[in-house]
Amino acid sequence: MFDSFLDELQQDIQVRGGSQMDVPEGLELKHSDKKNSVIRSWLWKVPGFRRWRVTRLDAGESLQVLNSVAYPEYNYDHPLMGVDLLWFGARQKLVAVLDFQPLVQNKDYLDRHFKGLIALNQRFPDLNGEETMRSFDPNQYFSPWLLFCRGGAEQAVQSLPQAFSAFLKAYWILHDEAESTTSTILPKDVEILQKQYDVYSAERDPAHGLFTSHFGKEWSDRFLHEFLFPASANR
Ligand code: BLA
Repeated sequence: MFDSFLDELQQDIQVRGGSQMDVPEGLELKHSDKKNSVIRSWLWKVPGFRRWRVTRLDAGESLQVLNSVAYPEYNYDHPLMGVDLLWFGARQKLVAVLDFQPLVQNKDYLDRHFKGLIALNQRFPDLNGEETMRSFDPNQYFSPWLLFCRGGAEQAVQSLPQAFSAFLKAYWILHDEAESTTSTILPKDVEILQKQYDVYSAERDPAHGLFTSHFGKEWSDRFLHEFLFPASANR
């Protein structure tokens, strides 16, 4: 379902000079015999970013997932890029979340970094369902202009492909702008805020139950703390 997005994302990363880093042993690929599914992950070092991870889960008709987070270098205070796309084929249900994930929520920060996403939010109203968050806190590490849709095939086919490309472009523009302007959050504070993002996300991520049902608790705990949100390890 999302393979063209995966290709586009990893192609952009390579155009930007990305090189692959090792995913921790045993976490790069895992099959579930029970559920007939497979999860595969990639880790990239991209100039300007300290870590860019990508994960694809293929459970056939029952579920397809593309998930990715970009962590800028600490000398840039701009938002992380967060993508979480889920397609439940049997029920024809789409959950799509695309956001520039803000480190803080004050006006100066939002004014500086969100022009691009605000424009996308207006351009793709059917991906902006003003959905309620059940496990995350919408005021922490999510922006007021995230594209968040619990929808169906119509949104998946008609809006999402264009929105995904436009979202990626807007994020690269945001990053390029950050390179030519000065951050107002100090690198040591960016580091703390990015690490808190991992801790917070590991606590709230609604995916853990799903991973456990496919790949078992031991593997899922490792995947969560060693790959998805490494700063949450040993807490
Ligand atoms: C929701 N994400 C979900 C849900 C699942 C996943 C099962 C619940 C579905 C629903 O609410 O209807 C699945 N999350 C995954 C998977 C991975 C994962 C498979 O991390 C890892 C491979 N989630 C993110 C990122 C964002 C994000 C980077 O991982 C940011 C864009 C957002 N996912 C996000 C949000 C929800 C969600 C906002 C709704 C959660 C809520 O209601 O609070």
